[in-house]
Formats: sequence, C-alpha cells, structure tokens
Amino acid sequence: MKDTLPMDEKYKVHMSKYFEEYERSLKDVNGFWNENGRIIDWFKPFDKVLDDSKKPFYRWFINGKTNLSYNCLDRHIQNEKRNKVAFIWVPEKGEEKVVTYFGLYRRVNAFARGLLNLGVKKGDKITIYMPMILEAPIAMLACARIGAVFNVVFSGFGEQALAERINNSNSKTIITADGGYRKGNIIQLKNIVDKAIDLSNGVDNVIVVKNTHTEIDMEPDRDYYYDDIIEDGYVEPEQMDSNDPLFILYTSGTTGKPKGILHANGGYPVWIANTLKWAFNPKDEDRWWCAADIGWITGHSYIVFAPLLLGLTSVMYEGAIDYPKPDRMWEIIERYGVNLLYTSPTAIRLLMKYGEKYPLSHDLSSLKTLGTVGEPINPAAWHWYYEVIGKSRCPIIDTYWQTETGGFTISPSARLGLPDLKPGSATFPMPGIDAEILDENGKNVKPGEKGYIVIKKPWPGLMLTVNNDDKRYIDTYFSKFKGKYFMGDYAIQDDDGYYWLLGRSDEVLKVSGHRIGTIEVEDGLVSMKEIAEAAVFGKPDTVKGDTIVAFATLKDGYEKSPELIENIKKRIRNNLGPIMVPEEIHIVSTVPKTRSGKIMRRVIKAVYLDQLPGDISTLENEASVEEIKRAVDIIK
Ligand code: 6R9
Repeated sequence: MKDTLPMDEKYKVHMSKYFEEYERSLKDVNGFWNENGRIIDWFKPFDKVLDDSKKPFYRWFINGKTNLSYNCLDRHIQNEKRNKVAFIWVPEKGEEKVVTYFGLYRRVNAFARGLLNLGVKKGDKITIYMPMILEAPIAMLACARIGAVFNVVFSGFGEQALAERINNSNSKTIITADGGYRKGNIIQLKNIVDKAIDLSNGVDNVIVVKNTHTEIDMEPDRDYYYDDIIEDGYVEPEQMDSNDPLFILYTSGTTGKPKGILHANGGYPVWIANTLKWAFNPKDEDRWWCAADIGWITGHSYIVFAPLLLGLTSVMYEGAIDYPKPDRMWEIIERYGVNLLYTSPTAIRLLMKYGEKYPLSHDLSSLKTLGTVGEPINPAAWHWYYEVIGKSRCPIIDTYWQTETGGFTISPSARLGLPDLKPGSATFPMPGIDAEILDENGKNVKPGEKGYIVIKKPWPGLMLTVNNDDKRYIDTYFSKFKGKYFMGDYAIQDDDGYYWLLGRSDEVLKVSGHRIGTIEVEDGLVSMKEIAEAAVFGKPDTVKGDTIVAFATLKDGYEKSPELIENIKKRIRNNLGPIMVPEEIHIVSTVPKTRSGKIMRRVIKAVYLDQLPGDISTLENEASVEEIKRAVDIIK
C-alpha cells in the first residue's frame, strides 16, 4: 500500500483546493449546494436545498422545477454548442454516425411527439430494452422530456428477467429494436420482448427500431415501428419537480428480487454533472469515451446524461471492446482522438492478456486522463493501464460508486486537485460524501483495519427509494448502522487517509463488472423442474473478477448427465440472460445446511477454494462437505 506515484506538480498545487471544497461541502451544505445546484438550469429555482424531515427519505432542491432533456439539449442549442458534436456513434462494424446537439434535440423532440401521440403521459413507466444504438439515448431523453419514468433493461438479460422488470416497474410501453449486434451475431431482441410480454401482466405499446432488419412478428395495434411514429416538431419539456422520479434501474441485491432503484429529476443530474466535472475535469474541446453499456448505471450517468449536461463530445460504441480484433479499443481511441477514457478493470485485464503489441501499434497520444469503475482495480492492471496505455502521463481516476449513489462517491479529483496516486486506491471522497469505516458494532475501525464503508450524510445523487418498496430501502441501506447509508462493501483507510475498496461484504458478485445477486441465479436454478436446491457463489477470476459456480441437488427421478447440465445452462441463458449463466454447475446429493435448513454457501465456497471453512458448528450434514470435497477433487 505504500506504492505511491507522485503526481505532476501542476496538479498538486491545487490539492488544498480539494480539501477546502470538501470541508465546505460538509460544513455549509446550503451554501455549497446553492452554488453547485445551479450546474443545471431550473425553470423555477428551488427554495430550499435539503429537506431531511423524513429521514432516510431525503429530498433535494425543494420546489425546484427542471427538465433533464432541456438541460442536456435545449440550453446548449441556444449558444455556440448548437452545432457541436454530441455523439460520435461507432458501430461494431462499418462507419460512424455523428449527431450534433441540434440534431439530437430534433430527434428527441420527434420521438417525444411520437410517444405523446401514442397516449404516453407524464408519470407513465416505460421499459427500454435496446442495443447500444443512438435511439437508446434518444429514447431516454424523450421520456425525460415528457416526464415518463424510464426503466432501461440491459439487452443481455433474458425473457424472464425482462418480464420481471416490466411487471415490477408497471411499464405499459416498451421501446426495443428488432435486434442488436454482438460479436458478429444478431441478438433477436424483439423475439425476447414478445416472450417476456407473454410472461408479463400485458403491455399496450411496443415501439421497434429497425436496426438489424431481421424478420420479426408485429402484433397489430400493439407494435409500431419507430420510423412510423416519430413526428418532427417541438415538444415543450415538462416542468418536473426536483423530486419527481426520473428513472428506475434494477440492480441485484441479497434477495432473489432485483431492486428498482429510483432516481430523481433534480438531485441526480446535479450530482452526476458535478462529479464528472470534479473527477475528470473535462475541457470543452475534449472527447470523452465511457466504454460501458447504457443498461447499467455507468451508461446512464456517464455515457448519456453527465456528458450531455456538460456539453461534451462523446464516443458511444456499439460493440465488444475486443471485436473484431483485440486492438478495437485502441483503434477507436486513435481514430477519434479520444482524450478521456473511462472503462473497467475487467476490460483492462482482458486487453492486458492479449498483450502490449495491440496498444503499441496505435497512436494513443490523444489520451489525457484514464478512468476505471466497477470493481477494485488490482495493482498489476493499474500499472499496465498507467504505463502502457497512458505512457505514465495520464492520471488514473478510480471511481468508486453504485447504482444507488447515482454518481461517483470516492474518486480522485482532477479538477479540485489530484493526490499522489496509489495503485488500487480510489483515494478520497467527492465533496458532499461524508464517509467512514465501521466494524460490526458500528465503531470506527483504526487506520489499516478492514470494515464496512458507510456514508453518514445524504448527498444529492442518493436514490429516492426502492420502487414500490420503502421498507426495503430502509432495511437494506439504513438499518445495519442506523441512519447511515450502508454501501455493502469492505474498505480500509490507510494512514494517509486514502480509501481502499476491498469488494462486497454480501452475497453480490461482480462478474465482468456486472452486479449479480447469487440468490437471483439460485432462484433461476430452483425454478427448473429438475432442481431441488442450489447454492451459488463467486470464484475469483483473473479477468472477470468473479465467475459463477453452482452446486445443485436434483429432484427424485432425475439423473445427472452432461446433457442435463448443458440444458440447464441454456435455460438460464434464455430466462435470465448470458451474464447469469454459471461457468460450472456441479450436481451433488446434498448441500451443507445449518440445522435450521439454511444453505451454507460460505462452507461450499471455502471447500471449493481449498480454504478453511470457518465455524461449522451449526452444520447439520457433515457428509455433504465430504461429498463436495470429492466433487472438487474430481474437477481439479
Ligand atoms: C458503478 C457501479 C456497485 C458495486 C460497489 C462495489 C463495486 C464499483 C468500484 C467498485 C471498488 C471501484 N465497485 N466501482 N469497487 N472500486 N472503483 O459499478 O455500480 O453496478 O451498482 O455496482 O461495484 O462493490 O458496491 P453497480
């Protein structure tokens, strides 16, 4: 942890500015957010910064009226940004498409009109299930414009996962595409939507973008082509209350049911615009590339909204970062002159595995700042990113945050002053984030000791609640340490005050940066007719972070066979989606349980990883451990 890389003096002189701003953000909440809350335009200014009278349901920028689509588009087209490029959209294969701020404004208005013509109203919920095409941000912005609450579902999720999100969000309109491209293959998205609708409570409208031009079924009076409903013109942006819901985004937790995280129209945009500015200090002429998917919070906040709020030019990439060749990412940086790159440790580790010759064959001199997100970055990957990609001239902005936090919570700040960087540390909290690390009893741990990271005070990017489940919001986030926001991660603060994030403290995995609840996969397994019980855990993987491993028992009358396992994997792929498919499924006759019948995942995982299983005094069936040991011996 002492491996410190002194940053260039030009950054360090400003470090005092960071501490000054940070102090002020905590001591003078009103003054600080009165000022920084104006990073967006308000139709009607807020008359109070924070209402904390109904803790932990914090409300920000009280009585302020605003609109996110207005802030991303209309205000820029009134000035010199009108003809600036908003997105350079790069397809998996073929030539890019460029859209200016005015072009995007026009297209968002046309789609917003189309939605209104279909009868969509303010407050309606809309599910967006789309590939990484320009119509995806257009759809999100059009919803925001008319005040419809959008719910983007990652296009890698299967029919059952989609159906559950359509139902839980109560969406009656779905926006999708005929298909999407993935590594040369076509994913038949509309077919998946059709199946999901059969499993759902029913929907009124399905809007389909023609993308892959594949054959699809169109249901009369329900399904419409995007091209047929758009209508040029101006749609007045709805005056949204700061605390009206803006979007729902589902994320995995420690139960089988994903949580619909609900973000607001006021606090969320204020937070993401400020944090992007503080952390990366983007300049007007910079080209920003956030290489994530819009189906995740990273894509919402830092592909779509924050860069548009700041009026930046972004690259948006449709495909996989190593397709058609392992140099795809470096080729895009060179071709489009990317200055600020934001990606994940899992991507860095994958590209690192292919070797240096790929980045070295491209001119990456446009790069100024490099960012990472999604999981802790291991020092080896950090060094490779810093030295091979950034040529030791670009600071690494390691941003620690979550779906629930809206935007960055702990991250170096290139604008307010960079600390000397330590590979693997996200360094210091963003202004407004009052973090601390606690032990099991809620006492502060000493420097260097591992504990749970919490945030003591609210900040504008904090979610409003869990959709339709205020109790779950309180139970999950504000109960373990009463009144403090519990992030679910382990952390250490070192002697210099730097934060080191050490991974999840719960049953949540990060598979290639994607957040997956082990219980969700278990539920998917036990819903199959052959499976009686299942235990799922993460196996550390040098590229993906975690891979999914499952142990399962079969119901009477079923025999284990390689075909059965393949068939189970196939069904998980269809129902839940490719990212949820366990890499290994082991069939055993019993799984270790407590006397009260709870599956002891931790014991299975320990045996599997050849570690000590810890306290097994509550174990009911010791023979099961022996069986797992034997199963593991066979695999290894
Ligand atoms: C943005 C995002 C959140 C969880 C979070 C933590 C992990 C994210 C990290 C990181 C260490 C970082 N995480 N960034 N851990 N260092 N820089 O990933 O949101 O999908 O909700 O996941 O990801 O475990 O709790 P989300």
